[in-house]
Amino acid sequence: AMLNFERKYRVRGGTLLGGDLFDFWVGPFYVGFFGVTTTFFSLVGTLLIVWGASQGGTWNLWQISIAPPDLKYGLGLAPLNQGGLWQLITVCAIGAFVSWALREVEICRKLGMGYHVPFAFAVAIFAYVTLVVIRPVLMGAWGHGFPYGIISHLDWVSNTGYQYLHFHYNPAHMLAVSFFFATTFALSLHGALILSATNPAPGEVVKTAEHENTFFRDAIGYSIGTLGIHRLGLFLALSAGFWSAVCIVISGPFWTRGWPEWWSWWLNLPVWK
Ligand code: BCL
Ligand code: UQ1
Repeated sequence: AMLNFERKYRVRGGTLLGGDLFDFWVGPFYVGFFGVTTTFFSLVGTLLIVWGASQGGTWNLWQISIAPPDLKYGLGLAPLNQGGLWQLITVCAIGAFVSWALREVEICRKLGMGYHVPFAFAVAIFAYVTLVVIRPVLMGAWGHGFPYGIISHLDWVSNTGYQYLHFHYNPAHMLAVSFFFATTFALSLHGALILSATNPAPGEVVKTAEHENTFFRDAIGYSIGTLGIHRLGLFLALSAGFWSAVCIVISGPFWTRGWPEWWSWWLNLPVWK
């Protein structure tokens, strides 16, 4: 079924590629050229994962894993069962993520909206691409990518972390973690504030933005405002993803020793040295 306002917004145009050819909807879903490529890459990627899983000797969901090639293959192609599948799956994943982002761009253009949503998704894609392409290329082997499996990717994070002795000392990791925590803090404040104002007890009236502003001015002497909190939220969340990408891309390509040691610049400041 189509919602009453939906038909009004089903306008032609705004496509980046394919012109009118894929400019249609299937049920509630906009298709577009990039809807077709998203579907293609997702299907092929998923089938490759299932095939890879079937070669792995376990159907235990937690233990299924598709590993990147051995380091000896460098930046070359590996045989399918020795990391080649991981390489193809990575191509499909990036193809699907980028297609999805471009489909979002086409929808924004149809609706005359800003590109905030595809931009935000692009930051998540950037973090993923940093892990499986940029850092492996900088380090000279696809084998530096992380394995596709539930437990195995956790093991990779742990092993990679301990390679640098104590990852909490990575300054960019510190920033990323702080931004993640600040994001959840901001969203909990915002969610709580909105519900407190707009979901009153039976018989009471819905409160307004003035109440919201007044609550925070009473409590902490400052209100960032109803538009401001969304700008802050987007900034905090994108910063979390961005500094995550930075924290891992500098581990190896820029700094090869333990992260605690990086802080010796502090101990070596001429003030007390
Ligand atoms: Mg650490 C990374 C937090 C302890 C080693 N660590 C991270 C970051 C994050 C974090 C800042 C991961 C998020 C990220 O990259 O998002 N670490 C964190 C915290 C602690 C911590 C909070 C803590 O102690 C409380 N870390 C440690 C300990 C080390 C350690 C000290 C291990 C011993 N940490 C590492 C290592 C890494 C991290 C090594 C990293 O590599 C990682 C990082 O920074 O990576 C960049 C970015 C988001 C993404 C990558 C997701 C991308 C999503 C894509 C684009 C879309 C997916 C679509 C999906 C497939 C579709 C599904 C279909 C639907 C269901 C229908
Ligand atoms: C806030 O000031 C505000 O404006 C009225 C909101 O909008 C509804 C909020 O959701 C929140 C959480 C705040 C308070 C935030 C800061 C950073 C003072």
